[in-house]
Amino acid sequence: MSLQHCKIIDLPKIEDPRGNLTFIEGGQHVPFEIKRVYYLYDVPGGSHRGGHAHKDLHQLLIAMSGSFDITLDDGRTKFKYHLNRSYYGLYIPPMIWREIDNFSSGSVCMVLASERYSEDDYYRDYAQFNQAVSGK
Ligand code: T46
Repeated sequence: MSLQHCKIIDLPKIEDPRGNLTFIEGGQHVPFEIKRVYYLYDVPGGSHRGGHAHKDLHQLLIAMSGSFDITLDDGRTKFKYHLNRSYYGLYIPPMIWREIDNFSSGSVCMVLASERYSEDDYYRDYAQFNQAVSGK
């Protein structure tokens, strides 16, 4: 997969004076079957998360509150996204290295994922990831 396969998905937003509402329906708004949901919260200022790639996992990352930066890297090119709206999701296919930082105070990152947790699905060593994507 390359960075061209990563994209911002514009989620439905029902605007209401009582507060806005966004919904996500399986098979409708996300290009994979959702098998797991997790979220990062109480992130101390200056924290760095990520620093790995997934072999088979598809994900959608959403800034439910606050903001953070996600730098994606397919082994050739890097691109930084700034997520700060709860109606935008960043779709990340397999084999994309990511670094997440610049968390604002009180930010929450929710992740919809295509598989249950498996440590075997991770590349946590950049050299191994780079070797795999470059076919060496
Ligand atoms: C990504 C960002 C946003 C579990 O036991 N179950 C789980 O579902 C997950 C995601 C993690 N864990 C354990 C595994 C590690 O011992 O929690 C620990 C931290 O996990 P990880 O290194 O994956 O955490 P992050 O925040 O660096 O990365 C995670 C996702 O893996 C990653 O793909 O984009 O959240």
